Amino acid sequence: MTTNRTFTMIKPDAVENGHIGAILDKINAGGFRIVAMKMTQMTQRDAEAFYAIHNERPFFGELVAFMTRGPIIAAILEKENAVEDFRSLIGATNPADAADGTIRKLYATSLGENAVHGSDSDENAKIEGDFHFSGREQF
Ligand code: FUP
Repeated sequence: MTTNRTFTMIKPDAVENGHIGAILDKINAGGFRIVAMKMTQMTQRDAEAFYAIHNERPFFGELVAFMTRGPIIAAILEKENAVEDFRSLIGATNPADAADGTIRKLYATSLGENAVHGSDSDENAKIEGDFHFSGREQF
């Protein structure tokens, strides 16, 4: 398993608000190589499975409704120290707490609609990348 990859989604709010290009520019400027990328829309079953770790949380229903309401961009990114560096690039989960210049500070709407996902560990980066790009051996 490679340890220099992470997985991201540009979430429905950022797609709706026209921020795909600006966010990809930030990803490129941050030194990440895009290894795989697609536009897709998650089904309810997809979102419930992807966020299963949160299924007991009070915001779970809203999270699933949000993540399924429109298209997303899913991508696998490569860079040294990818997971940690990408978390720095996107900023805190709540955009109100995110550092200036981070993707969430610039483009997120709210805590619940926070523009981008970034994996929180190498293990989850692999699981999440496989979730969206399963069977794509070249990646
Ligand atoms: P992150 O790792 O920064 O994406 O954040 P989490 O895994 O803690 O949360 C996943 C998603 O759940 C967030 F992107 C937004 C949503 N969420 C809420 O809507 N409310 C909360 O209190 C926490 C998370």
